[in-house]
Amino acid sequence: MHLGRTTLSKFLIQQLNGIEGATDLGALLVDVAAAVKAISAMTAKGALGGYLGELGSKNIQGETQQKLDVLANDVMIRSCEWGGLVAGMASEELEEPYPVPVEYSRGRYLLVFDPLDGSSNTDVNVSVGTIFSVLRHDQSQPPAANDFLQPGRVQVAAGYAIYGPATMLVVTVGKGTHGFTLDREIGNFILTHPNLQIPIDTSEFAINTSNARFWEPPVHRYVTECQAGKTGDRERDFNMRWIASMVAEVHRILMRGGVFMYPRDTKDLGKPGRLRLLYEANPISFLIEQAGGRATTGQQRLLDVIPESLHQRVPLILGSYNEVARIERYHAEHANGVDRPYTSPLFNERSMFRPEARL
Ligand code: AFP
Repeated sequence: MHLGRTTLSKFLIQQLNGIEGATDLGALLVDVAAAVKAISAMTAKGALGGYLGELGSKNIQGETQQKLDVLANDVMIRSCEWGGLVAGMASEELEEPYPVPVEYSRGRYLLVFDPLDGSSNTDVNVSVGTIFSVLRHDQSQPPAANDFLQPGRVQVAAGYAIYGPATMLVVTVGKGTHGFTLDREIGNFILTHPNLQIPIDTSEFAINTSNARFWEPPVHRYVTECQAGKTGDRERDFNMRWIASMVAEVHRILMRGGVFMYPRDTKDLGKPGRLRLLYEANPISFLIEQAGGRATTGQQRLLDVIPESLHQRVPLILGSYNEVARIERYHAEHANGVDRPYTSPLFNERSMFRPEARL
């Protein structure tokens, strides 16, 4: 693999060599890359293209749709519906799965995507992204909604595009996580970050701390320890980031480590988390695991969650292996009733005011 010279297509030919269905899968990922180039051009034009602002409608999630949400969704559909590679598609922006039009032949893959994640940031020019997941559909009849309800561990491929200062595509087909940078002058994605590996330790966490009063005790315990820094149990200072664009947080974590948390909280008991399982948490978790990281709901490995509905939400904690393992341990200790009662830093393990010391 020659850095700065290997194109996405050449890389996929090499990576998929010997994998069953390689040709079609590679062709589908090239179609997704073509859609990403078009979305990149739209996000880069911003106000000059009339792409900013709200559409005045809401999506299935009841969330306000940005113009770019719908435009990006249309681009993904148009780019991938005609090639005879997908049996059907599902999108954050569509209530029901999208059937391949009868004039096109159907393929053996399901493409599931969030066409523009972080879109509430488009008007303030913060990086946003496209997230996608590829599942199998080895049946002749068109897929029903239930055919999309596959656990993340069976994904065939996954990736995201980040529309930042540079547009990058980060993908996995189950053989590591690899980053490509868009060379706009030649319109090609070039391999620039092969075999990404997340540092197993970190001192940087990302969470929306305005939700602190809604957090469950294990999350509260972890964040409080991070905030206590050198004065607390962790005996080192931590840094915090929150971009409110998951793709940007995940990209930073893939580049330099870190932990991202959008946990279950009591803010809206009808929502077990904010992020959607099929087209946000699953593809991102596949990429994270392939890069040596860890992804969990707090209670279980994220990729083992069995989907129950197309747009279901899930708690998501991911990133540097050892930190995520610690957060899972805190959840288990809480579930087993053995976590030290949440105490203020005054009662940390090194002080004489330990709860057990008072027994
Ligand atoms: P939008 O796509 O509605 O902007 O949501 C983005 C997102 O799903 C994820 O990308 C962010 O990490 C998270 O929401 C930010 O949530 P808060 O706005 O609650 O911080």
